[in-house]
Amino acid sequence: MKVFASEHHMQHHAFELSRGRMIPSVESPERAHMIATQLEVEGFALSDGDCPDDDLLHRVHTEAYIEFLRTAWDRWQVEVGNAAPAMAISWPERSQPTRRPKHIVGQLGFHSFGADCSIVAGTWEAAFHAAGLAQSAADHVASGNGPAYALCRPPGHHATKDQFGGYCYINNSAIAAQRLVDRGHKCVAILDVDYHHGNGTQAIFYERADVLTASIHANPADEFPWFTGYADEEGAGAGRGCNINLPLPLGSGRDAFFDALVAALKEIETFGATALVIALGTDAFVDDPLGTFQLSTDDFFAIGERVSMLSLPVVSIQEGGYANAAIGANVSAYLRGLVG
Ligand code: OKP
Ligand code: ZN
Repeated sequence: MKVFASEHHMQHHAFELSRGRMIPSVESPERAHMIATQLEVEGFALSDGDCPDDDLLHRVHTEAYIEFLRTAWDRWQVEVGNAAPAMAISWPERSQPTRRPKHIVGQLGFHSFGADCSIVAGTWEAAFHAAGLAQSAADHVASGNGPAYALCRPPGHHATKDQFGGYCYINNSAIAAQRLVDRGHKCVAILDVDYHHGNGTQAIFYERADVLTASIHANPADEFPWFTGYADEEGAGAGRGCNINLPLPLGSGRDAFFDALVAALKEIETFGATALVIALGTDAFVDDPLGTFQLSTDDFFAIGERVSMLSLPVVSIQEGGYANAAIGANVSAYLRGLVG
């Protein structure tokens, strides 16, 4: 198992609006630190990644959005003159066509879908290098060198082609899948086991037949990201039938989760995927402060084992997981289950 990680994430420590109050984000630098420390203790070697290619970033996201992310903090300083986190306060209404404004405050609304995260001085650097880890992990796997894991922070699965939200800015799992396509895989699957629906990944590939997206998550009627993640969202156009959602009730335990996992893996086999990206959130863990599912550390080992039964080249990308005391053990259990 090749592990890609970097220190660039440490500059990104954003704030979030939570229950009407601004708090330091639950998505903290400590998360990645705990994972890296645990993996090193267990003897995994950590390698830095490359910088992501511009053309790869632009195949997943719009050029305007990438340019916005790269410059938003500096523009916020100049145009708003404020050292506080850059965050939207208005969003486009949905009943009529809307346009992209010029002002940074308007663009923050145009390029986000929530106030659950913000842009600070180190956000671009962290998100850019996280995407690089995903690209490097995909390159490692595409070259036939065995499985790879990218310790991406910030996470990515909520980011759409031109909007950030849910702690996510660049969609690292989509970057990995697109890289596998660009390196010759005609059928790639992304399986998202994070507790939250991977709405951004779904949106990016919704009309594409070359990338199957599957997500197991809490029922969006009761949980973030609230507006998508239902079982009848099957993809559209050429991508019809290439999106699978397996929403589960709040409080679901291992039996429900593994039934969904087995069903998703079966669909991936039927689809004929030649490579697999696992969007590895560990927030389905029983003690996760943002989740309600009941998975144990051993269950993450079993997820890895189940995934390995497909005998596909696998790129694993870190998504959520907020039980900091257990996150290292949960990730390493999954990776050990995967390699057998
Ligand atoms: C990101 B990922 C807590 C509110 C949480 C955002 C959740 C983002 C989850 N104060 N709202 O999928 O783990
Ligand atoms: Zn999550």
